[in-house]
Amino acid sequence: MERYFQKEIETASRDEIESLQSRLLVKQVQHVWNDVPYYRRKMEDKGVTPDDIKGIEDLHKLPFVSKADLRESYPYGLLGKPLKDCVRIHSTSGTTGKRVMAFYTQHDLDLWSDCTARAIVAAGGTDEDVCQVSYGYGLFTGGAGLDGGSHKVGCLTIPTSSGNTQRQIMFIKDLNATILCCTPSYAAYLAESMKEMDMGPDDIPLKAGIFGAEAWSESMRRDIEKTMGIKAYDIYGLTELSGPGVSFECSAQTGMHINEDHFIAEIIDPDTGEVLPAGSEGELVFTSLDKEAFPLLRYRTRDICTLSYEKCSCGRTFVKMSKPRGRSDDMLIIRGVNVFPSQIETVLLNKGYPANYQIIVGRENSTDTLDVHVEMTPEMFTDNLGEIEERQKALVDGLKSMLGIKAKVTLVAPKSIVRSEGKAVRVIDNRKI
Ligand code: DLL
Repeated sequence: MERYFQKEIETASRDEIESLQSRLLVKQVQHVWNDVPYYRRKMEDKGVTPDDIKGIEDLHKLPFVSKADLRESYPYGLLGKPLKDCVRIHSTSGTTGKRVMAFYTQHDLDLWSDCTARAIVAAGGTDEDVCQVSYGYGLFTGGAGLDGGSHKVGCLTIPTSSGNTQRQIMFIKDLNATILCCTPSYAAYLAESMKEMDMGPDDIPLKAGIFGAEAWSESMRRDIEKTMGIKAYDIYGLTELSGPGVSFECSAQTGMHINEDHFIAEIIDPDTGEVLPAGSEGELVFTSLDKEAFPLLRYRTRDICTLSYEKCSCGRTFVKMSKPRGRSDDMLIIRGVNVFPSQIETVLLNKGYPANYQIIVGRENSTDTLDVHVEMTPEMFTDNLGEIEERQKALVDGLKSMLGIKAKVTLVAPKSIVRSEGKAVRVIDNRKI
């Protein structure tokens, strides 16, 4: 039988959800108008006042907020509460420019924990479970986010944070961890290390994994599920909107339910800003309905996905988002063709390669080059050059039919590509240097 953390709202009717959203939106707009001068100016520039916003049907009248706004107002410009009422800061892992700083009141932390608790319960978690949180703790939201939810559910929480792979596996085994939370690339690394230690699914008590923070493919899911003997659930979120738990997967594993009592989702055309009808692929935009300290309205995530309002077998009524296939700014344009790293990953995994690869983009004589370094599994590893060439050619053909352009493929020895304990860095674009 399906279990829920907050059944009433998780299974509410569309009418109930929308009337709650309308009520909260009106209140939130008033909050930013009164308390965030930066917002008031943006609304005035667009000629909108709180009187124009009567419910979710008026959402489109509000201005978008983008990463550029966050940079411009860094660090305190979008604060909705006095600093003395804030109790926590988290920050994005961005490597360029100023980091995004997100602020939380105690109320914000509490609602955030509800969101991740829903994800843990959807993955089968109860107060009988032992939940190992191997996302990084610190400024990154992964560790603190899942930790909060795990406590709310009443799981025995092991806050290992990321790193020290052998110790992670020892804790799973010795402390009977039943739920593992980490990035999918770290889960794959743990699975690989288990194999090296001659451990199979029956040697560990895990039953579920809650993996997110980066794009991962269905074939990677199947690999991790098989090696660890678990069911692997996706979880999505971003620092700007609190962190993990904006949406989460249920037993159906066909998209992530967005916590619509806290966030309104829209899909827009990234070029024109036009709101697209349900089912269209486009950029995901979120409005946070009840965050106090860092209230973002119509925030452009740059994540590309679709929304589905179809009935879900789990009984939850919240809209589902598809796995984002990467951020619009992750998209590479190579010889004029749009290439998502996730497309390359799909080809590799479908042909039996592990998710250990690196994409190197360069430019020679004004033409873009695409090099893909792919690790062989120990079983594939050979010094027979003919065999290696044949394998490389099969990958070049597979990539050509997926992407429409030719890539150079180099097979490399097992374990030669550096492993990630957090989000994997898969692309090196030398054109920008
Ligand atoms: O990655 C929050 C998080 C932590 C989510 C732990 C899930 C688990 P940021 O570092 O701010 O926050 O990065 C947010 O990561 O806009 C997406 O592009 C990407 N992302 C997050 N979850 C997923 C996912 C955290 N499940 C950015 N699938 C987002 C694909 C994801 N991409």
